[in-house]
Amino acid sequence: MKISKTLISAGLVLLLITQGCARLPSKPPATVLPTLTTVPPSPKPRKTYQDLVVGFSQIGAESEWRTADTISIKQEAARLGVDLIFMDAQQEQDNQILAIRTFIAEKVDVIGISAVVETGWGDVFQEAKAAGIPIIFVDRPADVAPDEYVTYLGSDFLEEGRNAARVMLGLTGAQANIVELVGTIDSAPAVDRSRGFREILQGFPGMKIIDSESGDFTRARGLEVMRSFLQKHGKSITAVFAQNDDMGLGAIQAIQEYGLKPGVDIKIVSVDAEKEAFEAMIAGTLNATVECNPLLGPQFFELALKVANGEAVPKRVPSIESIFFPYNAATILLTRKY
Ligand code: GYE
Repeated sequence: MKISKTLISAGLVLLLITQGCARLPSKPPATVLPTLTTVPPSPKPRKTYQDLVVGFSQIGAESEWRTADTISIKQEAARLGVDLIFMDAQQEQDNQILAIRTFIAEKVDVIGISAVVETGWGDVFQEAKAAGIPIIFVDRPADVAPDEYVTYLGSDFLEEGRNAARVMLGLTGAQANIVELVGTIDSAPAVDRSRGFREILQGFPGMKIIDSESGDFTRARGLEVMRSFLQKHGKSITAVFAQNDDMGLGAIQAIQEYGLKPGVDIKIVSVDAEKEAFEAMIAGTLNATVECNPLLGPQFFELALKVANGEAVPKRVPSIESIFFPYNAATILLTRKY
């Protein structure tokens, strides 16, 4: 599909107004270096962080995790002097497609995107490729051809799901009626956490997933869906797998409202390891959280600079993660950054 320049600029103006496009910060003035007669001028000077223009399409602000991720990206851009065009898609794939087209029109050096869902991207990745703009997936990848992106930086969601199941087995003695609060439908973390969780549990007939529904990774939906699970299944629920802390915190509230003790009557395992999850573990209402690291800014811009200079980078860059439990939550909370 071809889009006229006027349409792109009109779209850009609209996006700037509706999505709060933030450009950070303007480039510092170039430093004047003394001429060195012995060094021949290089035909293509290596770019530095101050030369880089990066477009980043963020999913939204659905969770504390996302907020921490956004701060990490903006702060690192400001620290390095990268010219960042940041767009918040408010959880809408269409907004992300428009953002990529805007970045192409702006001729950015590199595009970073956390893809809200895996499928339904149409031609937009091809369009970026045709324009010679490399794409880096940050946090969530999409289901596109391998030549349509250069690298994917983020967590191993499958392993996070497996770890949640391993922890759940220990907490319940391999006997549980589990309800699952799934993340955004068709998002990579929801798909893979569900798969990893089931992969481990399949060998344990006492571990039954009695219900599973999306809470869209938000606390408000986690609360609502858990309320409806309790209406439907009552006290037969003995465990909750919340695919992120925010939904887990919503579930804790719903369980308290219902008159049961979260963490005791109903075991809860969630994912992310944000500060509030540690507070819940200290209060005894959450049993464990599997870490998913949102502080991806430094690794992202390091990759972006390499890619802009045509250097080879690995196709997959994983983040290093852990699992946390109540026994040392108070000590670890002191060092948590999100
Ligand atoms: O777990 C959740 C957020 O994509 C890994 O998105 C991320 C997930 C994270 O909304 O809290």
